[in-house]
Amino acid sequence: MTQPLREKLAADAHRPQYHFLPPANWMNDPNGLIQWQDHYHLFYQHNPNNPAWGPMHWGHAVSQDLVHWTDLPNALAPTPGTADEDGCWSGYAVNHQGTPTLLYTGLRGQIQLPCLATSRDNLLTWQKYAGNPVIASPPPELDVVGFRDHTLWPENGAWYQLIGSGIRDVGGTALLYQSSDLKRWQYLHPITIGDKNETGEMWECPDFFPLGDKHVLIVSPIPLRRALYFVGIYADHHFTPDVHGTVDAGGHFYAPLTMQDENGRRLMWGWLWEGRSEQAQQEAGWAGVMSLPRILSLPPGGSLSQFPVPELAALRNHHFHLANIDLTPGMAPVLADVSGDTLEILAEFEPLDGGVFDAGQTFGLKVRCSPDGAEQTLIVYDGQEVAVDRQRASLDVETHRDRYSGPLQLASGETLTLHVFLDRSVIELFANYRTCLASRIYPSRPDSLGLDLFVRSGRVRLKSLDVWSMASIWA
Ligand code: DQQ
Repeated sequence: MTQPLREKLAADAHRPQYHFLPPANWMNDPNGLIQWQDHYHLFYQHNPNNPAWGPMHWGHAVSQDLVHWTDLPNALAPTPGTADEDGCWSGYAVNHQGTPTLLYTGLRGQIQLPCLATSRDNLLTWQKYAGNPVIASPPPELDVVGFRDHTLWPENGAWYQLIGSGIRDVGGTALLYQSSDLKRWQYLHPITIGDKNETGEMWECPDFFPLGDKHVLIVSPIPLRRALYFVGIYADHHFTPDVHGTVDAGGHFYAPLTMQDENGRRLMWGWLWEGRSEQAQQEAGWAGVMSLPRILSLPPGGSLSQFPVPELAALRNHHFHLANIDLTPGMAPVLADVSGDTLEILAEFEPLDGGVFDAGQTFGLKVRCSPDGAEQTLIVYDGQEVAVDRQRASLDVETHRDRYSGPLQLASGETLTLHVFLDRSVIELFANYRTCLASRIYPSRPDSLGLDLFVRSGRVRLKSLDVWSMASIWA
């Protein structure tokens, strides 16, 4: 049923081919990620009637391999006269005594309250709990900014949930509740409270889970518009963070959510929002892309590592390989034979003397280059930071044309790995798997397909380069 919609939009030169997105119209946050009978279920915030944010439904897709997805009917839609009559906002999915159960935020007017739904047919259709909302109001003793979005976990025979919130003039928080049946909830306390000047006044989409020997809290703070993670100790139902950082520094990755799969992997998806005008989104008929699934880990030192799932290798087609080349400023193009807009690129660079890259040594990759260079997007490392520079990404002045960067310090002898997934208007960059930047680009020229390496100063060795063209997941 959704196939004709997908086919109608397939010719759009900006529409990703191997990132998940709905058949048409609007998508934002990932919701309710769960593995059920060998299938990964991906729910998402969806306006099925317009490529613009609007009355929220839960879209639904399913996959056995985390790569190819099948659309299923929308899981949730607003019900007039109830707590979710104006929208079914973000939430979480769990297996409660064998019953698939969703906890989501119902919106009625301005009021945001938690609601439940369960399924009796393997997650295909959902019945809302007649007693919704399951919590009548935010804790009366708190002056909260927002009360929405949920994460759940079982602990010592009880369910615990966090609700995203903020304490006015103080900072973002996530409020901890406890229940035995997911219907009756007891409020405990804020699990931690941030400083509004540093980490925002309201935390959307909290997620909380053990990783390594620590716990990680991920939130999407208003007004920061980028997801943050905190690493710390969870004890006595309080979380004490000792490290925090940006989940993805590319300026387009928001409202991430995680799940643990049956292999014990902590998988995360985020919403990649558009970088073009609302009018362009209307004309395109779609808006919003899901990131690739990323595996999280926590090496010693406490900063979050992220890896694309290895299952994506199933999409690799033609392969190009190059090794051991010294790169110098002004050199002739080395990648004249490689081009494309749906590529996986894995490049490893090393300093020539085997130590560290010189300060100010600037080098990297160019993607989506027109033959005359008028359009090109740079992925740049300068010894301190890695950046996606889209100042010349498109001749279309209505698209985002700026530069985002994240810090990346390399240890002596450490090589630089740039692992890039280019999928038409999407770039996902994993730099040494600890500084990630997701970006959106909209080249206007059909011949902006070139690829190259560049060095602005000094000499750098390209240890190896692999480029694969990537197959569509919708074929
Ligand atoms: N998106 C949802 C909210 C959430 C926000 C509404 C984050 O539940 O706070 O579409 O993008």
